[in-house]
Amino acid sequence: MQRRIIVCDGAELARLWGRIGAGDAEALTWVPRGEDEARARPPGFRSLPGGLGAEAIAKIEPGPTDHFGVVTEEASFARQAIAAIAGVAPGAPILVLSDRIDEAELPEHRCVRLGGLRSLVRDDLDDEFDHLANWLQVVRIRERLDPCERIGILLQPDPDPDGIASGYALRALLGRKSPTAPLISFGEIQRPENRAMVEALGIEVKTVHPDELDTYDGLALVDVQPTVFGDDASERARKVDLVIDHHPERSGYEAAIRDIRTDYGATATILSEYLQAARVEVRARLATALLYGIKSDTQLLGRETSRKDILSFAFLHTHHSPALLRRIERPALPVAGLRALGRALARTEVRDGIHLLVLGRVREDVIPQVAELGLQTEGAEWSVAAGLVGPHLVFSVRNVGYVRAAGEVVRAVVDGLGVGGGHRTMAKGIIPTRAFRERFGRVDRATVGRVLLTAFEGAIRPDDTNASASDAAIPDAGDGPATPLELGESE
Ligand SMILES: [Mn+2]
Repeated sequence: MQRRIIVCDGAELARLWGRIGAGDAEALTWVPRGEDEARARPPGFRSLPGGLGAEAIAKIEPGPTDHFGVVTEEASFARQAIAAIAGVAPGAPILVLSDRIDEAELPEHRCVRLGGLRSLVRDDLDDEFDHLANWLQVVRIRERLDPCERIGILLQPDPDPDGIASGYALRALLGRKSPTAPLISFGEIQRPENRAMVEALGIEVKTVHPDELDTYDGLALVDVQPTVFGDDASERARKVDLVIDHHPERSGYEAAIRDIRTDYGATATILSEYLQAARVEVRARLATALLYGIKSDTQLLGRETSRKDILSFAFLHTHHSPALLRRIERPALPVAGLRALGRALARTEVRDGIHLLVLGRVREDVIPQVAELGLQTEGAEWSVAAGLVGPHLVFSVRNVGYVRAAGEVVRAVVDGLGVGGGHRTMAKGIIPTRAFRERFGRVDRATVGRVLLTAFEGAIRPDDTNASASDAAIPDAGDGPATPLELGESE
């Protein structure tokens, strides 16, 4: 059996070790400091006979698989112990536990590692106090909202995954269901990825008119603060019970309880901490929602991520459902969308690192998925997938991350024609088909392909053409073979 042989320097550290609770397979030894201590052996410990020498270590009969722990605050004790252990068990690994010794003070050894002792316990204590602070927030929130008959959990207009997940978690924290605590918003969920999320998770977000807020006797805002609503919101939205958010704190409203943590990457992290502090069981569906909320707000723990986000992510990861997450992130592609992709792929090419796929008329959620796929192509640094959705030409953009920011490029491309934006590696643009037709004469596959390619080439490398980013916007019409885009698949 593998043992841990613990060598403690003096009675105080030995007692501390004993109180923390020694492990089952630990052989406890100590070296008394002077005559006085020698008479007061800590329970469970045996003295190293004759002090800290090789003979004393030999008497413990270390086996070939045993590990050593040396607990001390003195570099000289550590060095002596390492030498004695190395003399008897030359290959045995040694963990030195000390808060005062520096790595450089330890002698050469095949496998030695320095760790803290009091500082380790200290970190755990700090974590416990953090839990207590979160628990206090939960207690205050429950005291305030439990007496309410109907609580409106208000999200930003066009709610995003972080807001949706946070609202869903708040409801679980309050032990409510949707009839007495609905998730509400002044605007519908727009992005297809976000609609896929609420569909996969079975979460309903009700669109309400600002006047309807009066029908709720409790009002809680998550991932948003009242002033965001501007003049659209009724007075009711400016005097609320609760605000939980991670955006910069705003003034101009009243909230009985506000918990705003601007150093957090996601509001879902705050709610995850609440749930843990309150010991609420986090089921797979809830864990998946929160995990996806953190993931999308921090772009997979990249942008503006704190240690807290990572800790919550790890906690949620052990509880989430991979199948459910896959369904949110990779919604089922419609057959018509795949056919459109097939046609686009048949003649695909990567030019100057840009992989452009023009799909024809498709369901909107196909476009970002095709953009993801397009980036996997050899030689592609940029992937652009375009398609017709309703009265718009919609395109999704992805890049490899070490090139110009995708959001900037898309804004330059749509300048004067439509809207667009995004982040470093992903972005989206929307151009009304009518505006496109007015400028370029027709909206067919060849024209869209040529126009977008030229615009992206100009926006990605503005220096090459001596043009500014905005000059790189979509150029004027030219002639080209007409392949009607409208002949693509209908849904
Ligand atoms: Mn957020």
